[in-house]
Amino acid sequence: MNTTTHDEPAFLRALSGEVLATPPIWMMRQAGRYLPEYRELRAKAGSFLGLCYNPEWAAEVTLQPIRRFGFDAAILFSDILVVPQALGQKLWFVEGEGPRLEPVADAARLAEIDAQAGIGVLDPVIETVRRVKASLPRETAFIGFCGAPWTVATYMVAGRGTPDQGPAKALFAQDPALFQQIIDRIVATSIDYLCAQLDAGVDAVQIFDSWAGSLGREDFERWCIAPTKRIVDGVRARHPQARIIGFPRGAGTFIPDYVRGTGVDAVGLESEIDRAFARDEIQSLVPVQGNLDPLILRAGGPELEREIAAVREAFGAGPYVFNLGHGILPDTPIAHVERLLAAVRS
Ligand code: 1CP
Repeated sequence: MNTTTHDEPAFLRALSGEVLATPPIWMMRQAGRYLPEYRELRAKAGSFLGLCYNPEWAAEVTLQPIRRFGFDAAILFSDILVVPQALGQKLWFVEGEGPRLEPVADAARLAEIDAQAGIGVLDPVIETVRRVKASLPRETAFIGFCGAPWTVATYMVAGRGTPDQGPAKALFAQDPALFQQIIDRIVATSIDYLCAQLDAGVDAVQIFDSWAGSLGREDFERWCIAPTKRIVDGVRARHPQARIIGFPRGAGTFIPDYVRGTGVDAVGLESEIDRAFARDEIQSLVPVQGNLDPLILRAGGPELEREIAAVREAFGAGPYVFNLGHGILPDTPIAHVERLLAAVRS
């Protein structure tokens, strides 16, 4: 049953299953380095985490792409790796390289971080949500997020980003009980964190599973679908109306089972997915979001025009949110984003 009203932002209407002539649009990583106003504030903050944990600056960065482009949704400016911090793990970012954590690879280390755990470190992020909510235009929806347990665990175990998620895979193969304990902690804290975001004013939440594509069938059931379902159920127990978007990037033909198994309200699609498959087997179950290739947005030109048309052609007859298949690249020209918005809204 469709219970939406026309006062609701277009993004939320699409998530509720409405088919809109002009799809709502936002972009993953829309607050980021391709924007000069972001780079300016980022420089002032000195560090990425300094920006994330300053509610005034983080709110400003969240709002920058809304002011400049009028996207249909804002996404909270934070990172998926603040959850390991709440779990007691030390986190820092190496300039020009990426995140670093003290790896958790045995039971003794897990006990050590447990002693440091506390969700209070995320209070400034929740304050950012309140501030953004207070200054967002009524027609703009507000998205909160967390990382999915599998993806977050890959960083907690390896202590950094990895090309093949090898350390996490080695741990679940050698000591599945310990890996399960790590997953359980991520699930519990992610539920509390998403509920706190919803309490403070986000309209929807997205669960980013960036490394879902590296799991085989059985591991996908166990480490992606099962823990994600626990988050969905846990959030809905406290927020029955919460709209939850799953993004199991790279999961391809496993996505229909992910949708049925987790109970998410909508699903993000990577750029590589077969669009006819996604329309017939996924959009027939839930609204979809995606899947323009960020590389094509960066390249621009006639290929960009063709791809925008192809994405709209594939998904336009069903409930759909225009987005990229992954985050916007830092060297994307702003003119290409302007062109994308004009084309989607024409
Ligand atoms: O120096 C900088 O400015 C840091 C770049 C940056 C930014 C802008 C990082 C470091 N994180 C973010 C913000 C961020 N990260 C958002 C904000 C909202 C938005 O505008 O979309 C979100 C939703 C994320 C989520 C995130 N962080 C994911 C999942 C989505 C994805 O991109 O796959 C992952 C895997 C991370 C970890 C992370 N944080 C930052 C980097 C460079 C990485 C990847 C590290 C790696 O795998 O090596």
